[in-house]
Amino acid sequence: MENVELAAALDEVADLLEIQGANPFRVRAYRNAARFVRGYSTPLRKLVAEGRDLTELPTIGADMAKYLAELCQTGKLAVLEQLRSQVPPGLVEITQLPGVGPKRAQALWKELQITDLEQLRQAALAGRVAALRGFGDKTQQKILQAIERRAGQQKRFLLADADQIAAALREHMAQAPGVDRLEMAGSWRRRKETVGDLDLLVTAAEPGPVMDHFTRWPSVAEVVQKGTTRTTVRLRSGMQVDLRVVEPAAFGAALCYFTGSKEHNIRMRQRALERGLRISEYGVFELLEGEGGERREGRRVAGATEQEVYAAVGLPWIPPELREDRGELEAAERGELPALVELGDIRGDLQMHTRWSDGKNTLAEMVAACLARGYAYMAVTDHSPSLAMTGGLDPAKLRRQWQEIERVAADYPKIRILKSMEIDIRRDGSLDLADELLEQLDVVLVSIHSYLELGMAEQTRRVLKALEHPRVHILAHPTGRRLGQREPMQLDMDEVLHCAREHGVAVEANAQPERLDLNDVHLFRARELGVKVVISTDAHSTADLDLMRYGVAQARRAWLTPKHVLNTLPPGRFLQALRRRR
Ligand code: DGT
Ligand code: CA
Ligand code: CA
Ligand code: ZN
Repeated sequence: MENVELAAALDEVADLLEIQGANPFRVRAYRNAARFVRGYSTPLRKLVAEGRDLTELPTIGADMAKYLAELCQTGKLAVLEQLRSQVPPGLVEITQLPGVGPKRAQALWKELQITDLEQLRQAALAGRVAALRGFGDKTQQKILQAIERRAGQQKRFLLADADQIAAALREHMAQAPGVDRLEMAGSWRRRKETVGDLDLLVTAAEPGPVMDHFTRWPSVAEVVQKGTTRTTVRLRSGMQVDLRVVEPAAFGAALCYFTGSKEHNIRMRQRALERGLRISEYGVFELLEGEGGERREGRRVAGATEQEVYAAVGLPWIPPELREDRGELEAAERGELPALVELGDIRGDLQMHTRWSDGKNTLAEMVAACLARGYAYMAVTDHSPSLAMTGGLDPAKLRRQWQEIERVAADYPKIRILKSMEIDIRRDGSLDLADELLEQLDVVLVSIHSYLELGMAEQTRRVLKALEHPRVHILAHPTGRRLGQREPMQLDMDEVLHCAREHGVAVEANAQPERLDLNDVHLFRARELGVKVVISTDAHSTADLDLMRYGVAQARRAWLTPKHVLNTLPPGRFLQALRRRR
């Protein structure tokens, strides 16, 4: 069992307990453990196999450690099985509708005997939901809309969750008999923010034993379809995987085809046709004129590698992150493909939290961890006072933090610790810290945490006002979205980006996998307009610092090169570039 699967099981326990109306502290214990396990970089199954004591990990108590060991060793959890037998399965889906939650799901179940989405839809259409205490017409309307929106959607996974599954899958498949080459294609390879299913390609002398090895993987819940060239399974995590076994001479063509995107493939096919070629997952073939004028496939001119396939249509190899038909074929043709930013280019992390507010590690621990990642500088950005629930720092506490920064800095001369703060933008666009203190910060980061639902005009005005403040350097997670949980705020992004450029404010590419905010499209626009960008992890623990690669991936999808990203600069030039008014 991989960490994502363990986390999913604990979350399900929490869901079911909540529907039953269990003690909130008990529910929270499962949720906290699930969140920790999902983000933990070492597979717990390895620790369990080594007989390590899991209670040494944060959020894991004695009971939780027992449950995790049980899951790792048996793939099952007795507590969960028992809860499942007590709560109808459709209710969990109902709790996931926006605005419903466990309490209301419980009321729907106990009072209207509703146990799945279809029954809920029928009841809402008949007006019986609105009649329930604590519901009303508005809620009923919202529920109906949410059910309809859901009907058309397949579940998608965060890229970081897909990464965990992909790594385990790769590990398993590398041991399949006779497997030679092995690549994960699809949206995963294009580093899209969410992944619908995994597309794995392998070459092998004989497909049969490879398919058998694949379907015998313990993480497989169901074999959807099994054939000699293609097999599809659904994993216990809910993820679907398509495995294709291809011949070595076609591997590059198949990799190209199944990496996509569909739009990129269409353009490639057109380009091939213009050159008298046909491109498919089997290769690039000459097109021959037949007797009656019909065209048929002749010799295969390329197929073993992607380089060969692109060369056959007169192009250099195009990085997967660019394959979205956003002008990459034209750029490749002109020899102007961007030299995309890489993780190794990043010289510092510009958003992180310590125990001074809601981070889990001490300042010294965060500094040591940044140094271990090879950074030359880092900004300590604990929350501002109005975010009381995160332990936001009031002025006195902020000054005490500066003293600690100076003490720690003396122990770590190789890294520059920048005094900073993630300052809340108030409803009226003013900042949650006095100018006199702002002036003493090395980096001023601003962001929105409340009133996310304001209309577009008011929200945009609020952000512009904050950007116009002369001490502001960076606008953090500009839209406030959380993938799968919270829609972006309504913002006129073009206006925000124009304003950022005018005032020399940088926009953040927040690397948290559920944020990725700005997203690839907005970052692309930022680059076009010449707005400065920073990539930051918003780490709340030392482990979170490793999320940087997700921010870099989005930046690459947006065509950013090191020169577009401020935190690729060495410390001196970075601080110069940050200073806006000369
Ligand atoms: P996903 O799984 O929804 O996150 O997105 P993808 O891009 O991985 O899409 P998927 O798994 O349906 O198919 C993998 C790739 O296969 C896709 O990016 C392009 C290629 N492909 C699939 N169907 C078609 C098609 O009808 N036409 C063309 N040209 N390519 C296709
Ligand atoms: Ca896919
Ligand atoms: Ca697929
Ligand atoms: Zn935060």
